Amino acid sequence: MSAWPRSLPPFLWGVATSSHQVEGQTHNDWTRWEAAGRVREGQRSGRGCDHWSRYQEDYQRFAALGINAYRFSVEWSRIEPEPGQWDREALATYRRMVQAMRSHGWVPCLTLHHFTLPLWLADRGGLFAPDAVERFTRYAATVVEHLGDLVDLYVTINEPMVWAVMGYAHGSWPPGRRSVWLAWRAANRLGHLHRHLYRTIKAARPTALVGWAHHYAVFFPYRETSWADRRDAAAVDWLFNRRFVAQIAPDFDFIGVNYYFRQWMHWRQGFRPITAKPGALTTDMGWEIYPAGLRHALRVLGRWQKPLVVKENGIAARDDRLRQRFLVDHLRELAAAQAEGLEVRGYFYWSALDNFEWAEGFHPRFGLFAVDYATQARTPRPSARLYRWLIEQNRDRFPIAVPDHVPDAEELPPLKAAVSPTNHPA
Ligand code: IFM
Repeated sequence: MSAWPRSLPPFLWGVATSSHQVEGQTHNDWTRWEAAGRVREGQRSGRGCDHWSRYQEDYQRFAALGINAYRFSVEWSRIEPEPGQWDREALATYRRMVQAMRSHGWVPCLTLHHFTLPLWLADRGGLFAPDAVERFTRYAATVVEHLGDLVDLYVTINEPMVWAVMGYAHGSWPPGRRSVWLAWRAANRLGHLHRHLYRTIKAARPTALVGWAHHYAVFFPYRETSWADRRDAAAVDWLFNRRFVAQIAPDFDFIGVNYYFRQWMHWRQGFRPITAKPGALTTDMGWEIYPAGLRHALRVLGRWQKPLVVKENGIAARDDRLRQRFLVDHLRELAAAQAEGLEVRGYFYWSALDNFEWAEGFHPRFGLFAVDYATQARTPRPSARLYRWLIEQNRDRFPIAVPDHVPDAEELPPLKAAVSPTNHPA
């Protein structure tokens, strides 16, 4: 076991969001992408969940879950709307947010970069702008200067491999490039960037824990008997799951694990994975539900001998029963990983609220709280009660345990959130 700081709870029970997906009214490379009609059915993030003005009451709702940690991201385009111009009011709002998190008794986990870039940087080449590293590190230093006394846990970059693949090879996210070579270079660049961000934060806050959020997808050969399928599964696994970690080691204090699904490799498809075999249980996004993959990911990443924190795990499902089962089955795998001796220090459900799911727009429903985007009403789903119950069962418990008998979520008492509409116009 590592020296997990005594100042942190032994296990972080949290929920996660990201700025562009919930805040509303952001202005960055994604908003331009949306305006160009690149999101499903021409949807735009627009007002989103209006969380920027409603965060206090949202926190009151999340507090009813009994969480002790909250993962969020800060929006670079708000903080530095023009190069070198720092928006003090935006920084002050983030400071109030972090203070509110702490007053709820949560450990704030701050993500510096979660897929969006300010337009001024995107227009200079984004990740490949000549001064990108300098700009990124200056931004990180400014955030830490303003919030660092209140934040001990940082994610530098969310899912660098997803960003590299979707933005530079698949082309369905900004900057919309389609080149495997560019994606390879983007991944390298992100590794380089992570190391700079890590060192910048550690220089200012030596006791802070700094990591990144690694999207781990489990790749299996479509046919176990096919040598070529096995080769492709191993190759993609290395490229997507293992290479980045090796590249940035030892510059991380924990590994953030984002786990969602298993995919299949068939040599005839090249490097395009098959998302599910016929008949598999899938989410509303067609992702195969494979809880055992979480333990697999934790085992693989556990070899680095650093604490593991599940920074994201969740499901897009209009059928909440599926979410309840997903939650319990994945937490059982996490508990089993701990029983094997792996140091898993936290679990953050993705997501607290329904939100803007990138190129898929608002259709996917990941939230423990449903959002009605027309009225901005939030309604806890039964899975929110179940999550609260699971957290309660583990109060002061490490490692965690999921009881054999889990009650029907519908029969659990409703959440009691004292919500006062305090920080948005009536
Ligand atoms: O919504 C995303 C999040 O931004 C990053 N991780 C995966 C989630 C679900 O696709």
